[in-house]
Amino acid sequence: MASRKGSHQSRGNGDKYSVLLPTYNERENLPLIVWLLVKYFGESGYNYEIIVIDDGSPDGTLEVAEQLQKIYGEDKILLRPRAKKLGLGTAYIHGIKHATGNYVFIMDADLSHHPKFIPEFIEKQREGGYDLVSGTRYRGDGGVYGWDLRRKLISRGANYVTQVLLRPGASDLTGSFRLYKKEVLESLVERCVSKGYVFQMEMIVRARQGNYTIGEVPISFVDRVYGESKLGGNEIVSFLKGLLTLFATT
Ligand SMILES: Nc1nc2c(ncn2[C@@H]2O[C@H](COP(=O)(O)OP(=O)(O)OP(=O)(O)O)[C@@H](O)[C@H]2O)c(=O)[nH]1
Ligand SMILES: *[C@@H]1O[C@H](CO)[C@@H](O)[C@H](O)[C@H]1NC(C)=O
Ligand SMILES: [Mg+2]
Repeated sequence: MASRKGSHQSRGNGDKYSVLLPTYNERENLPLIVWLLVKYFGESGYNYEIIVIDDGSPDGTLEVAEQLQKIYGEDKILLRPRAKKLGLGTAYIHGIKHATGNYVFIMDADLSHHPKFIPEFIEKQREGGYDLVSGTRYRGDGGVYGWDLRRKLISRGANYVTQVLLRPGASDLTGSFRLYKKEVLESLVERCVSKGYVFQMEMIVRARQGNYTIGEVPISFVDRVYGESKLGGNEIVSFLKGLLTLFATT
């Protein structure tokens, strides 16, 4: 990747990027993801803010976030916690309300999504003026690391079934590393009804319906090292239910 070390000037005609980081029990991961975000935004010179939406994590994630805010500053790290675990979808809605950027990044805080890809998302967006840029594990140099065969099959299968049923015109539907124009994200989130794993997929499907333009950036996805994974039989069943609902209503 091209290095732009030394250019700490603000770049890009007043554009500002708000990064929404929803967290639930990410005490070990948060310092590293924030450090990497600061590093890659700093090197590339884009204006940014990081919004941490913690849902009352019992492991003390919020206290860690407060320490990070002291280190990096209140203009860079914004804390918008909620009292209890209310789910990812509403965490995004909550975060968007507080975002002051005209572009919004959505990514996981568990280091599955590496901040080194951030400049590529931004360049891709600017290149085509896209309404949204989606990270893809299924194109170019993209890929998945650390998953067992079962999980790879589930992810591939879900992607394939959805491609056939809904023809959404994007190669990675369940991925959640994306860059949106803020007003596009707001209008999509308003229209989305599903929860859980289907949510990311519905966002892309609705984007296509609304004739929004979609760019793609190949990303490598790395499974979480710290913390528990939550994908079980329940998630798969609710994913299939959600998919069928989406199929029936679009
Ligand atoms: N605020 C908030 N964040 C959440 C909630 N559930 C998950 N998250 C965060 O959302 C991101 C994605 O959740 P993950 O648990 O990593 O989901 P996943 O990647 O599908 O599954 P695993 O990584 O295998 O556990 C992480 O940063 C979580 O900390 C929630 O209810 N509220
Ligand atoms: C999207 O484009 C198609 C084809 O040009 C058009 O028929 C449709 O009405 C458009 N939808 C929206 C929501 O603008
Ligand atoms: Mg994860």
